[in-house]
Amino acid sequence: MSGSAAIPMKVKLIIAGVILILLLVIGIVIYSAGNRKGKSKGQVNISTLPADLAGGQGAQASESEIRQLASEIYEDMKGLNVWGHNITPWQRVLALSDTDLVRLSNEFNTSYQKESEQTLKEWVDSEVGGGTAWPTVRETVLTRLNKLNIL
Ligand SMILES: [Ca+2]
Repeated sequence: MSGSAAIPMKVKLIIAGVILILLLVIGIVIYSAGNRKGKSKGQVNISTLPADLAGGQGAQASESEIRQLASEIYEDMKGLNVWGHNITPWQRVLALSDTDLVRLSNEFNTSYQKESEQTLKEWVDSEVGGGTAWPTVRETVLTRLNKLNIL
């Protein structure tokens, strides 16, 4: 006879029940902590558009183009990106004028910062993924966002 056979079935069921309840309580605590965090943040960072310097480019993209592009880069980043990133919208990001890039950042933060708890710059900074193209795109986007003092 092994030792475990000596433990009555009833006791085993009680132990299993206690473990289940503990897991449930831990789950509820983690879930509600996550919810509180989301509610207390809820901040949206809006940067001032750069004054157009001599020879600089002002706003060129339409409101709907900026909104569409913000949505496309959000869709690209929100997954785990195991198979890499969709570089096409990022190439359009890098082709934006300084003013349009700030507009894009503001649009992205307005639409997605509350949910993700990250600004566009913070998210790009922390974003990883498979493939070889992303590190260069990420660096180039970050360099431009930093130059424009975007938060
Ligand atoms: Ca991602």
